[in-house]
Amino acid sequence: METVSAGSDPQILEDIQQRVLWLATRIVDAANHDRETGDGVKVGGHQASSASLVTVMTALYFAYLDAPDRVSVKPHASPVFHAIQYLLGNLDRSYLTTLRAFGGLQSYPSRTKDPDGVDFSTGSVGLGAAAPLFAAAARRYVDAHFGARPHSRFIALIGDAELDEGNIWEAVADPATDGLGNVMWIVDVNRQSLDRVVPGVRIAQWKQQFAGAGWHVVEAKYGRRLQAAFARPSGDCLRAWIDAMPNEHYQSLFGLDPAACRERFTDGAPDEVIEFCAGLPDDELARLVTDLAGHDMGALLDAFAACDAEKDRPSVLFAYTIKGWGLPIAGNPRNHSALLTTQQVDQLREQAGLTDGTEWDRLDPMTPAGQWAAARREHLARPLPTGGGAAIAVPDSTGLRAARPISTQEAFGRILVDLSRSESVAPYLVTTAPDVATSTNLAGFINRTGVFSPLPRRAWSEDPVLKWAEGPDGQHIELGISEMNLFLLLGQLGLAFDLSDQLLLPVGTVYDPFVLRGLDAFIYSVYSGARFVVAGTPSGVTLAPEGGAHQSTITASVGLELPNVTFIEPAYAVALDWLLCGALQSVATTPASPQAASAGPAPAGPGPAETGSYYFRLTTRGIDQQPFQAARDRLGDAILRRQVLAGGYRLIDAADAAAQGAPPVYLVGCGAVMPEVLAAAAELADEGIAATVVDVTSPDRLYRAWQRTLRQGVRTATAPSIPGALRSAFPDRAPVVTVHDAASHTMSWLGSALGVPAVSLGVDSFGQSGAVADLYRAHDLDSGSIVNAALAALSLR
Ligand SMILES: Cc1ncc(C[n+]2csc(CCOP(=O)(O)OP(=O)(O)O)c2C)c(N)n1
Ligand SMILES: [Mg+2]
Repeated sequence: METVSAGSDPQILEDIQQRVLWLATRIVDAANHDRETGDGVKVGGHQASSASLVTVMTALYFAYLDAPDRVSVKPHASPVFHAIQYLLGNLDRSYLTTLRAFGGLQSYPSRTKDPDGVDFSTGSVGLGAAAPLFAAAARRYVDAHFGARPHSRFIALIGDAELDEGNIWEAVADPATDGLGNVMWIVDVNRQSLDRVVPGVRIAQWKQQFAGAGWHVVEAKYGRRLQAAFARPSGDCLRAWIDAMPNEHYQSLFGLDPAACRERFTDGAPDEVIEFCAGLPDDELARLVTDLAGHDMGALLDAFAACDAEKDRPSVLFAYTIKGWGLPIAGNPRNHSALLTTQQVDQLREQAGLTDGTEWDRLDPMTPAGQWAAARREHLARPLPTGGGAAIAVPDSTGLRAARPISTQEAFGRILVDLSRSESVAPYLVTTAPDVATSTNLAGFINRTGVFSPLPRRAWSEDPVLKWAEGPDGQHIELGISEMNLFLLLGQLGLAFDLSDQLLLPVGTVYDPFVLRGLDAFIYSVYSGARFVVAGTPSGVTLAPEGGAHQSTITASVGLELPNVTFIEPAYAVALDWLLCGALQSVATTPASPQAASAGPAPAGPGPAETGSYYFRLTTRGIDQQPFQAARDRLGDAILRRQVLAGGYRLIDAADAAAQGAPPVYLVGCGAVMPEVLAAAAELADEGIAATVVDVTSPDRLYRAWQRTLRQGVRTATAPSIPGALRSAFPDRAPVVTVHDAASHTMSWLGSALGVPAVSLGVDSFGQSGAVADLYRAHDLDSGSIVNAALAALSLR
């Protein structure tokens, strides 16, 4: 058989893109018209947004990409991606009729749920677009520390209206993304958003913004026909007229008959343009003025090559396209969610030379297009990962000692320093922070490991305390003040096991209130299956003097509720040591596949059974460590550590007093409030009440354990039991008071879990400046309020 090449025969890519357009359109059509859902809810899908990228994606997958390249596909082009994977032989035919069905192809590309090798999840516009930039930053780090991986290009396919999202510009502006020559963003310039034709001409401004940030900017704007017309005498006036035309005017040309198109195009045009157009028949003119390079395979491949040639900076390619290209809804301002009618689909099938019997076929292997697809399948096959770093041995603890009062934030810094001395762990640790590294106690780690920079940098001022040495060996990646960037970078460092064949132990820090500032990127990263540790610190009203704008309240709830995240808030330094080491042990356990990373609800429990990320909520309030030492002496490290990891343990056990008839109550504290809880327990003991203090180290693990047994009961129609983790912390039935420097709701479920009356104290209004005692008093977290709450709980029995 003769060898085929897309280069020697342009018809090959043309045939392939026609089939891609057909399949992408039909995949959405089948989801809406062939399947009975029975609930009357519209299924939906995006035929126009998909059509817009058919040429670009055909050019990429069938004439440009190499196996190590990674691509982020704009959410609404997922049908195009799946059509291409199907034609490449990477997706079973049975999936084509399952778009948006349970267990089928996801509406938007998903790393963890789609079956055909999605590189980056997308959906929340802007985030998936920026992800490859951070993946390239992560790769640059991996190459510098562990040796160069096979060269990858990191590509994002982005909707033009997606550029409105602020996180795009935060990513572009950050010095951590400077100079990444292996990045190419392709903007699908169809001039339409969801609601409308985007007014005016935005692109000139965007080009300047990218160029100002040091990016290489390319356009694929005019198709070959237009370029030829511009080259004719007085053709320049045509170009000037099109360039100056607002989006609304240009877009209104679509869907008109050729005569009306001429009239609209020349409406308000200078005489020379009208004259130029007069020399062309109506239908030729209509074809000419809508000839955009985003649907010109040759022009696109030239533009990709121009981006490749730029080795020292990222490239952005503005590809001018038509939303709904090749479909009857092309260019229609209302086409975002429009679906072709069954008749229109029938017509398209016929145009594609297919029948009901052949409509789902792959390209005929006897045709040049079919042979080329087979060749590309081979070309794009990825080698198996080598599992770099898969055997990182994280110890159970660093042996941290804390004799004097210490805060969890300070202990966190010391634990990291200690781990940076461990030969088996240190090479894999990488920290990052959005301009809060020193104020979140990463300075000790940075002093030992340095700050990452692709090239060595001269330090202009010597700081006797902080050695901010920058170079390729550095293990801290400093970001500008962008919490979005923090979580996007953590996400990509946390996916390096898959995207860069190197397992890392990423640790980020952020002021806890600003976790919410990066929350969508946090969700994005853990939804994608990334594995990392983040510390929100300082947190709560315990950050008393800083006032309401810097005090976090709802973050604990967020941490508890986020899937794929284990939320941890220890009070004591040694507990943090055990928990942090356990979290890193878990992160060091590479999931077998991206799908495995977030398969189903994670089982409750410590360490390796969890497959997601870790969120530690810490504080700067130093507290006396003696009570923890006493519990250690009482229980021994083995039992105490197990309970600390499981989510809670009895810090003070009043079982003896209860046995002698004192009314029992549980005081349940989480985090920095422990001294007040202990003081309240002592006051209650004086009044003859048996107050057992439970230190909850992870409301999340306890909640999950409870939910797991409940769900088990629900699913099997059996009476649920109280899970072991709760039973060992709460062996008896007694009223509970929960105390947390966070929204009271975070632990209020404990009453239901234990089947007892509960009073939940927490912070349910904004804070203000003051001393810790002032703020605790204002929010009923002082020992007197806790005593009163215990009496109230007892009265509710
Ligand atoms: C963060 C976020 N906000 C809103 C949406 C809803 N949404 C989906 S697509 C879209 C418009 C996208 O326009 P564009 O990026 O130009 O894509 P096109 O469909 O034109 O290719 C909007 C607002 C979303 N998916 N994510
Ligand atoms: Mg658009």
